[in-house]
Amino acid sequence: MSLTKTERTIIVSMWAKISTQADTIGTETLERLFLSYPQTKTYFPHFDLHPGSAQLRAHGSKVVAAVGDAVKSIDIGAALSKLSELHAYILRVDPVNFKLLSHCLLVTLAARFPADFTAEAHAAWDKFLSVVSSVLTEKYR
Ligand code: HNI
Repeated sequence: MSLTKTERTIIVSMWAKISTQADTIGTETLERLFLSYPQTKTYFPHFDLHPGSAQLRAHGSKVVAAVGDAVKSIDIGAALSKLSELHAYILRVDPVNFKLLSHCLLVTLAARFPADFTAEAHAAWDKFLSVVSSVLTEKYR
């Protein structure tokens, strides 16, 4: 599955705004994830998961930066290859959690960029995040 030119344009133009506040968006996404789906906290026993904690902010910023690598790259698979190995072989994150995280990122984008988040933008981000998630989980099989 690949993105159409229009979908790419939407993602790239919104990314210009997102990237200036990557850590806030990453942190909010993770806060939503851990609050709404507390089962996801089991992967982070070594983290202080209180809202706004330094570890949460650092991790949120890393996750959004990795999404940015995927936005910038024509070849998403190559851009995320190392991360794909990490999640499959070392972290062994159950693929269902990628849907939950993607959902929380969508909600965060909708809340922070209401004017940009049209139905088309929603659909484009949903598709893009599902491509990113497939890449990150493809090594599982
Ligand atoms: Ni994920 C580490 C990106 C989904 C649990 N993850 C990372 C790192 C990045 C990253 C970047 C840091 C790697 C490094 O330090 O070399 N993760 C992403 C992206 C997605 C994703 C882009 C999906 C869009 N990760 C998930 C999900 C879970 C998850 C769904 C579990 C709920 N990730 C982890 C854990 C670590 C991790 C656990 C290790 C954290 C640490 O520092 O110990």
